[in-house]
Amino acid sequence: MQDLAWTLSLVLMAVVAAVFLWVVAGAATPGGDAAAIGRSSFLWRARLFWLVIVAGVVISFATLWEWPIAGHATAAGKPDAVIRAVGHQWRWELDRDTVQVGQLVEFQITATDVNHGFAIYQDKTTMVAQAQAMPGYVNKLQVRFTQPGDYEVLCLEYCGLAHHVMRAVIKVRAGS
Ligand SMILES: [Cu+2]
Repeated sequence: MQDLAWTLSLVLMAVVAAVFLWVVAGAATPGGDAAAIGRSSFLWRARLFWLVIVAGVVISFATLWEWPIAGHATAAGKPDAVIRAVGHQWRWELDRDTVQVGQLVEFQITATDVNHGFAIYQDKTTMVAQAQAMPGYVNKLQVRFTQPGDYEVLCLEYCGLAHHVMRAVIKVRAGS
């Protein structure tokens, strides 16, 4: 049975190869009005190419919408307060934790060991802003807190066994 299957496979492969070679040999000799057909299809190909390019540009611009995440350092201005935030396994180190409502606060975020995710939450459920905390980089994140309260910072990037204990609090106080 094995031998039969093997022989059949070889014969069928030989037939397929022969058909392939026959097609390849025929393709080398254009006959009749092949040149005319070629010209018109190339013309349509060029038209379709430009149609797709133009349609792509128009559709891209027509479907753009406003970036849903608050502006980062390049979008906003000079900060009123700067907080340096360093992620460690497993805690956040903030050089200050109290700011005032309405201040433009710039977080300068980095990490000492592995990547962490610096995420600021309001009322434990609503994320206000977030950025990656990466060793060797300082990522700037500008936030203007509009409501007073205690905002919780959690780690948004799984970083090891005690990832879930990485908590800090930013106190936003009503302006004087
Ligand atoms: Cu972490």
